[in-house]
Amino acid sequence: MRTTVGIIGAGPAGLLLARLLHNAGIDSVVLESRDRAYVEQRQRAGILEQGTVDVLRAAGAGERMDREGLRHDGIELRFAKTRHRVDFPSLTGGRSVMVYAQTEVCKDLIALQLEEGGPLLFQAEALAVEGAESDRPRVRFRYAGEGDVLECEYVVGCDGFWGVSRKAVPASLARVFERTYPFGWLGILADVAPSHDELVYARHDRGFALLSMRSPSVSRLYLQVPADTDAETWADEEIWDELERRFETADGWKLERGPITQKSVTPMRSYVHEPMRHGRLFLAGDAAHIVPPTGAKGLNLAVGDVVTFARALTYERETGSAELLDAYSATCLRRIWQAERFSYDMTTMLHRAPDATPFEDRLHLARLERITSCRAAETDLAEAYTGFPLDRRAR
Ligand code: RFL
Ligand code: PHB
Repeated sequence: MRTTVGIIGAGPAGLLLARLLHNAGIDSVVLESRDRAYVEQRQRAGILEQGTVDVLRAAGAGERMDREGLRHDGIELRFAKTRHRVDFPSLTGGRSVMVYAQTEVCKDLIALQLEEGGPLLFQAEALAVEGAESDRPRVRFRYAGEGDVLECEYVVGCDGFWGVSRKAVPASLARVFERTYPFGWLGILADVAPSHDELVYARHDRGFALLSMRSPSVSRLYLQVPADTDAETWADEEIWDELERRFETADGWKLERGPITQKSVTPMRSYVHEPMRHGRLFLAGDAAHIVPPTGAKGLNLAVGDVVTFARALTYERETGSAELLDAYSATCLRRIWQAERFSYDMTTMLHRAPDATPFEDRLHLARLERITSCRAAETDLAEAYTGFPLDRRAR
């Protein structure tokens, strides 16, 4: 098998990249180790930045998102039993975010790719990327029980944190920056209308809690739990009781309960692999970097990476210049480190580490009070949450 761009992984990064390349007249093949149902049902992100929404629309993948997605103009910060709304449009010159689940983004992109795009192979597991330093990189993969090889001009590793593509970068050339947190998120989906019409980020001495949603009738909620927690050790009523405690306000706000249809625990990690390119292998999305989910940045960073790659390759095709491809890693990393910083700040400010000292507790409250009383601090949060613009030089 032969193609121009071999894409490993059909998460949001790989699927969107295939769509962008198709629109630019560049052919690709996507290899995905899981089956279609698994990819379409894996519960993950819920918030799309303004820039991500714009990219999906421009790619012709925004129709259902515009019909079913929920535009959100703010979030609520809750601490010391008080509530504070951060209004995005007034602080950022009109920007907002969209609640539209990653599962739905993937379903839309898969349907488009199968209808209009190049090959998208499910249950096709990449085993290794070879010859990244040559003109003809290859992906060895297994499909329908047989070994096969995909010959490419470029390979883009969109295979997430646990994928194989990162391993093709020699350790002597790579630097890894990493931090794990001593807590995780217990996430639930519940068949009950969200108790608030915007997301609520709550800091409590017992730990962080987040109220989010998937639709006007489905709630998505998270609780900070110790890192190694087994979700099954939490009975449904215990989860609701704990959420109620952490969301409690002085003004009598009420959390509605409903049947829990899914629960799982996510570990929290910050991770950056530099550089994001080795020869003709490019890394994109979670394959190169992870942020803790508190800032809702992971999916949006993946989108930024593949937009940067597609623009750079299109530029090379049109002008013969590899300048933007050569700048790919540095261009992406500028934006990624801003998101790493923001996600780290949100995480430390809103969570309570098991060994937190009273001094740190006071500092976190002081940071929250600064944001809620100083317009410059509030604007900083609103700008970061609604998204850092894509680098103009990559256009
Ligand atoms: P993905 O989605 O992990 O997709 C990688 C794909 O590659 C496949 N794969 C392989 N295929 C072939 N051969 C191999 N050897 C392969 N190895 C792996 C996998 O099966 C998979 O299909 O990476 P991608 O595309 O980079 O997308 C990244 C996002 O999924 C991730 O950053 C976000 O989900 C993070 N995240 C959030 N991001 C946001 O922007 N906003 C949010 O609100 C948000 N909330 C979240 C989140 C992540 C969470 N979890 C579970 C980690 C909430 C949670 C709870
Ligand atoms: C979600 O709805 O899954 C979600 C929302 C906001 C976050 C993280 C996750 O910061």
